[in-house]
Amino acid sequence: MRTQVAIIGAGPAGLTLGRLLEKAGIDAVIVERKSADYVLSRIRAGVLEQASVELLSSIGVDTRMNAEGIIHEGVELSFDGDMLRIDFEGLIGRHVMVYGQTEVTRDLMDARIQTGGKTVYEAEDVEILDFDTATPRVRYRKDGETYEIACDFIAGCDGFHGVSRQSVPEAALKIYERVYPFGWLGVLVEQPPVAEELIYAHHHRGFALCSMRSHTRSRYYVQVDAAEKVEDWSDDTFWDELRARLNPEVAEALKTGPSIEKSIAPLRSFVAEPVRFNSLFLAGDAAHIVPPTGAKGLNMAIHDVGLLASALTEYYAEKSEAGLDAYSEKLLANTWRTERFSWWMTQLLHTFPETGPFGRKIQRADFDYLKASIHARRTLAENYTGFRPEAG
Ligand code: FAS
Ligand code: PHB
Repeated sequence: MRTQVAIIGAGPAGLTLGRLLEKAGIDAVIVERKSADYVLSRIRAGVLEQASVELLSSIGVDTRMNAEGIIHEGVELSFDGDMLRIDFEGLIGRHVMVYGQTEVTRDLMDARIQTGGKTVYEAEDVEILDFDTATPRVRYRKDGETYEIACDFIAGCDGFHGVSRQSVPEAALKIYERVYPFGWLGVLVEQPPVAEELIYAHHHRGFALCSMRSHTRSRYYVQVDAAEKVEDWSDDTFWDELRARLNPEVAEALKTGPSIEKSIAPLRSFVAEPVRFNSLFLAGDAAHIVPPTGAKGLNMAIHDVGLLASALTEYYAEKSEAGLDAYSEKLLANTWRTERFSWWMTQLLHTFPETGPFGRKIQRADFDYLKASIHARRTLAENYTGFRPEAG
């Protein structure tokens, strides 16, 4: 089989890239190791930056998003019960959209089925070959047969545990990583959200987040030690711990019920440099990971493939490699800006026992500065809704 671009991974990065390339008339094949149902079963991100909504709209996968997505013009911070609203619209005239990653992925999958774009699901033993040449190949096994795809470029959209980054010789990569000593225990419940907007809560017992998927389905998280096991958390234990970390009036208003999904996500900050290796381009979680505190992982993935699709379109349309040559530097500039913000939100809102009483006083001082300064709130609003550097 031959194609112009072989995309490894049918998560949001791979599927968005496939759609962008289709729109540009560039042929691409997506190779995914799991089934489509398995990909859809993973409960992940919930917030889209305005720029992500605009990109998804530009490729015609926004019908359901516009019908079911919920515009949020702010978020609430809660610090040991003190509440502070960050008014995105009032501070910087921007907003975000609450629309689950599962739904974004479903919309992208449906669009690809409609156009007949080739996606190989349940591909086994995927290998990327000769990507340090101009004639890269992808090899995989399916139903006992071995297949090979000859292509011009490989897009590694296969996430943190994928084969793409791990196929690059260690000496060619510089890794920057911070693993946090805690994770997020998340619960999905068929109950109306406790508040109209998200609530990010700092409490001496640990971080908590009140989010949602719709007006009838909510998503909640509590910070747990990295060693915790989800089977040790009954629903009742989870609800009691969540209530304990929230402002009393909010806790009182909480509508609980049986969890329809419950899982623990580890938290890390991670960047691989560079993200281009001749014909191989990394994008999304294959290139970087952020703690979900800033609601950035999915948005970074969409940003990355927008950049890559522009570079590939320029290459095929104008035979120019300028965009491809600039890809790594541009992607990493956005990545580090977003890593910083996600790290800062994580530092502000989680408990870090090792930083002791002094660390907790600094966190309180950070919160009090947000309360006292419109400039501090404007900075948070600018980054949360998606910072885009000024032109020039
Ligand atoms: P993905 O990991 O989504 O997709 C990669 C795809 O590649 C997967 O379908 C995988 O099966 C496939 N793949 C892997 N290895 C392969 C191989 N060898 N061959 C072929 N295919 C292969 N972000 C937020 O903004 N908010 C959140 O709350 C949030 N929660 C998260 C919870 C968890 C448990 C995780 C792991 C991530 C979370 N994220 C969150 C981040 C998440 O949303 C990612 O940023 C987003 O999925 C990135 O999309 P992709 O880069 O497409 O990677
Ligand atoms: C979610 O709804 O899953 C969500 C929202 C905001 C975050 C992280 C997760 O920062």
